Amino acid sequence: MSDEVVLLDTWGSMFGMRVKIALAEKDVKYEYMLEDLRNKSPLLLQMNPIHQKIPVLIHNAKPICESAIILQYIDEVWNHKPPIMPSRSDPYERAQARFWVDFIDKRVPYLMYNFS
Ligand SMILES: N[C@@H](CCC(=O)N[C@@H](CS)C(=O)NCC(=O)O)C(=O)O
Repeated sequence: MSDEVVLLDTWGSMFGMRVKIALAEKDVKYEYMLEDLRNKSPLLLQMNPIHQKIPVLIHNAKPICESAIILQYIDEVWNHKPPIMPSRSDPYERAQARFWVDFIDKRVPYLMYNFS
């Protein structure tokens, strides 16, 4: 079965950028749909009814929400390509990677809304 992959994103989103980098690393072809966050599409509201935020990855009609979770999903599904996360045999390296994922999660919103 061929994969149908759609990414709902908006212009300039660091969270969307994370997902685009992961898809590029894995050489995944996808349809890119830009959302206007002041006028969210019915598709976004249907695919991410809880948070109503981008990015959303839609893989074979099934939505995956939250950029850090999307990265894990991409790593697990397209596992024939080099992994994004360090090897399971190196728990310390994995902890370091998770630290930086968490750092971006917590600090990017702060940096985006507190420039002044
Ligand atoms: N924790 C989310 C954050 C995503 C997020 O904040 N997306 C913003 C754009 S950068 C959004 O969709 N905002 C719309 C809204 O808050 O209504 C993730 O990592 O995916």
